[in-house]
Amino acid sequence: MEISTIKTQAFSDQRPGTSGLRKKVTIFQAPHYLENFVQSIFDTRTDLKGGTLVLGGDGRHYNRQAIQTIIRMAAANGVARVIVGQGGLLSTPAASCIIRKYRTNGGIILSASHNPGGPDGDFGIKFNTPNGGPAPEGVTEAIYARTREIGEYRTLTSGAIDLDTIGMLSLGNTRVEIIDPVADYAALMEALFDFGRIRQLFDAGLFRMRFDAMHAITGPYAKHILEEMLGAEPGTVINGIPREDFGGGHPDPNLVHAHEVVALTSGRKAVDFAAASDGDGDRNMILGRDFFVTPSDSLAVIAANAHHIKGYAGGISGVARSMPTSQAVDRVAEMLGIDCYETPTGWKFFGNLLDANRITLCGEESFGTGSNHVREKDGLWAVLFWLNLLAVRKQSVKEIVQEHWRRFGRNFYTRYDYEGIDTEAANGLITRLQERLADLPGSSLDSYTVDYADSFAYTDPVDGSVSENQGIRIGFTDGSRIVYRLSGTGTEGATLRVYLEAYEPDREKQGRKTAEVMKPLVGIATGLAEIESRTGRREPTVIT
Ligand code: G16
Repeated sequence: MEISTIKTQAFSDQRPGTSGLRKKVTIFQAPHYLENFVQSIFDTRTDLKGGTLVLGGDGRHYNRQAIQTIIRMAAANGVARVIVGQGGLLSTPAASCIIRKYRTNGGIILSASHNPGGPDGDFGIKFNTPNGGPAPEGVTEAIYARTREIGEYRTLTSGAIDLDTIGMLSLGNTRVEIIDPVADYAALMEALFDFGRIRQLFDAGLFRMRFDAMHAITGPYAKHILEEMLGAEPGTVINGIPREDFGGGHPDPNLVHAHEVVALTSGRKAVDFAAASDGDGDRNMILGRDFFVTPSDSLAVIAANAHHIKGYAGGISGVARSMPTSQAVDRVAEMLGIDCYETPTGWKFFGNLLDANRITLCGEESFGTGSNHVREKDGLWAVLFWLNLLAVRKQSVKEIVQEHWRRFGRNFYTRYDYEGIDTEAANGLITRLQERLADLPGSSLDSYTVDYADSFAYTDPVDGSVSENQGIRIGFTDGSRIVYRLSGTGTEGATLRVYLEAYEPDREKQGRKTAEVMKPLVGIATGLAEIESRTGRREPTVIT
């Protein structure tokens, strides 16, 4: 086997976004595109030479080819050991778990998360640091800088290796270990949750649930944990076989894209509990009978009930939420007397807080919840947390959430997404809003008075790094909020996200419909940003 050095030319568009580099599959298939980015990782993460790399992906189209390419390049770059999930598969939280457990030098995860897959779909790649978390901005910027100047990459001339048989093989001086992608993760879940108690819930035969894996990576994980370890009835996991094109669907666990499982929560045969996860297994949606738990509420309920759960019974050190996430968890933190951090969108911003033990739990409105057990958000973890809670509290999902609202007040919440809009129009809209910020405080919009208006900037309290322009916040004197930001994960044009929140302490009014409560705020938000005239869109693409 020979190491060859291949001449290449830099690409100008390899700057990682909110969560790694995400592009159309066809872009990644262009000659040298993937290789340039991977070599830039090896060039900047020099401790990988002689070290251990974890490698796996969500199984989408091009996953297998990319895994082979990266293994060959790892061998040519002197990586001593590569740990790969069987079939090239690893869910994002499982990858994080394995990176940490085996004290490795980091991992490469192949995923475009909730974005559609298939030959015309999306692909993605990101590097996770030895703490198991997505690389912070300092690291991704260094990788990006390298991609701008790269002139060659190293690879090995060798045939494809067998990714499907668990075991060990050698490629030059590199040891490649093909491991069971589920085992380490399942063991970690068993350590955190009371599996005996959850098993009793299913054993009684009175409790039924469905988990929608959306033809994506969590199928094998959910089947093993829910059906085999916890004794949920066969068929509990639906769409459980990972497909390269996710069955043609959009593996995003929200009310729109996971409608199949949502439908199972109403009607005469409704199940008691349902959930879904996304392409790479880090997102989650939680449902009760005829009841949807917003991700922001889910985080707040989890924080308020952590003491019921084995892995968190010793107490939680603090909590964090991304800026656009509702302030429901802030109220729980206040009651518990612990710190609550507001970070920019992107799981990478939680890493330092978790490592420094300033927080135990964190979450985002974008269907992400997690804890210090790994350094990624974790879909199945959230589902198991809820299952454990249902088993302990012996109440329904709806009762638990409504009781929470009565105690802390309800943060009504909704998000409008305008997908695939013209990039220039989107930038113009944000710039115009920025120009108006200084004049807004004290002004009246409809029946609301603006309390503050700013462009969110974050100073990491652990390493002092500063991230500016992380979204526009407009807060009103009654606690309501409008937030605008442009997505950092889309691959076509720009996506404008508008996040709306209204606080309701009055128990009598907590049962109102979200759409009705939000109507005035929607009017203000669309008018203020001149959305229709600037983007040509009267309606959002998705409302969650
Ligand atoms: C990623 C990030 C999340 C973020 C989400 C949406 O999730 O890890 O922190 O909330 O994207 O980001 P944006 O609003 O910029 O599109 P995932 O599940 O796509 O990796």
